[in-house]
Amino acid sequence: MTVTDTAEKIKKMEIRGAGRIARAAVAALKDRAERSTATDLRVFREGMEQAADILLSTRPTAVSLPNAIHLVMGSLSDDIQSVTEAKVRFSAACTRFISISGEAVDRIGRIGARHIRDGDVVMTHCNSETALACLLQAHRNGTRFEVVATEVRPRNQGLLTIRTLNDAGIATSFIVDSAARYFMKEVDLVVVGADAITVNGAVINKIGTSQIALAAHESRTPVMVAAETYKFAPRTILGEFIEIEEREAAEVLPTVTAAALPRVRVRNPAFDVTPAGYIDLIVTEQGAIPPQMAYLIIRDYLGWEIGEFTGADLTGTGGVP
Ligand code: RUB
Repeated sequence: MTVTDTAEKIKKMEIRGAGRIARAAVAALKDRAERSTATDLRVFREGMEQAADILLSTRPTAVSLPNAIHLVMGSLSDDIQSVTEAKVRFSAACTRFISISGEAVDRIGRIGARHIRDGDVVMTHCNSETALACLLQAHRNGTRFEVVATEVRPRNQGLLTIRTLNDAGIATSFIVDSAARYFMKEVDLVVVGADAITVNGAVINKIGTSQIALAAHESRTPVMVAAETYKFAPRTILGEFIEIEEREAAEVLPTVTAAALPRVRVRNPAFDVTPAGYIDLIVTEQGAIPPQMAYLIIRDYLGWEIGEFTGADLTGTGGVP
């Protein structure tokens, strides 16, 4: 699929979920590189940078997108001599990312499944392929458990989740988002995915996740986050905030209804922030860690060091470090 088509589908959420967004963006960049007719290396690079910018501007919250793009664009290093060499290296980097990110989900599934026990009731929110990988693997392991899945207003991603669980043969209760605390006393474990994880271990995920984590905290129910290492946000080391996407009002209230209520402003944030204190475990493909160890993931597995933020303002005075 072309870069423009992919970007459009990401914006409209036809391609959604942090991992899928990252893989689709990388696949689109690979396609663009392979189709490029540029014969000049500088022109080729510029074309790829423009394509990367189009994809980066689609949705602001999931850091899997900039991390994945950063990773594959990094393969266009200065020592490359020709467009042909650039295409070969770039294409290989894209293929590698797509395959590694798929394997990461499987690995997280295997690790996360070990935290689900016979007889457990597990609550999940939104539609995370990584969180689902844990549930599906536990089911394949023969663990007998039930799931409580939320509806996920306004885009109803919960419907995708319950279809997958139903098809796998996992007993599932489907609830409206506002019933999460009501059912929490029956829940043994909450499992969710992540769009971004900050250096201090806060998890950004679908709106409503923090309310569920708060209810879980209150009833001492453990919260497990399933997230690939490329969902950790390196720039939060510098104090950069994760932008929370606010989507259009029409997703929440039909435009005609809203038009009849001129003094009402509809707010539609797509994500929220769950502080580290409400999270017990983050399962990555490198193993399960407490949220307080997020910095180590950024440093050791993403390979981003402060020095890599060239051009970033560390001084607070507009200077370049
Ligand atoms: C999706 C969402 C998911 C994470 C993780 O939000 O919040 O929990 O992206 O998903 P949206 P995954 O539907 O707005 O994209 O584990 O599949 O990467």
